[in-house]
Amino acid sequence: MILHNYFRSSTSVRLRVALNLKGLAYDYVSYALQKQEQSAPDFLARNPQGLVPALELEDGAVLHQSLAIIEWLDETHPDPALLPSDPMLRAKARAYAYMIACEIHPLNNLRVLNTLRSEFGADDAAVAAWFRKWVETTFTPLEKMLAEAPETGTFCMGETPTLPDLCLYAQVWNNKRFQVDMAPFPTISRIFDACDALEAFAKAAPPVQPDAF
Ligand SMILES: N[C@@H](CCC(=O)N[C@@H](CS)C(=O)NCC(=O)O)C(=O)O
Repeated sequence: MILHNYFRSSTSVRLRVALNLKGLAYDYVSYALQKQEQSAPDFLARNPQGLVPALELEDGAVLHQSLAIIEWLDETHPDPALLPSDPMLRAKARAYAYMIACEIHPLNNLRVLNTLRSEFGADDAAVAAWFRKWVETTFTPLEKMLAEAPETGTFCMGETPTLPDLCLYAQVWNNKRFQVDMAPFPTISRIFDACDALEAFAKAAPPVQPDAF
């Protein structure tokens, strides 16, 4: 498989963790997002959305959208499972994941931050304030839910990492670039540390990727 991705992309971090947890090898192809390499014709032919990650399979098929790819991996390589087997807990795991993937990430994506700069006159400080606002808006209720839920354990859904942990881990890495104060989020911070202690997560972290600078 070929993973089309970028070291700092949090959606790519999610997928790298999933591939590592499943023990699946992949070739790493990097697209420097700030140079718009994701808009090159070769990549657009694979994913017309021009967003990473995309996963190219051995038969040439290309999957895109990180959560869809991760669920496909989970269906085709079920061990270890990335979603709980109980339907109620599955819904809860997906809900935590979507809080990050649907409520934080799209508002803080590179193209949105670039548009704030180019069309709305935002400087670096304003862009960072915007980024932190949308993290805090969702991390505040997520922290409360995780702190109070009976199934919260070492990880979001108990003692093994599942889909929301992948999203949480990737988002906290992203937060570091914008100086998000993590003090109000002790449960999220604790889960991040538990993830980072696992090789599958640590090997997916931005600083250790081949294109990191
Ligand atoms: N919902 C998509 C989002 C993918 C996405 O937006 N990826 C970012 C990197 S994290 C990207 O390619 N950004 C390029 C840009 O904003 O121009 C997913 O989960 O795969």
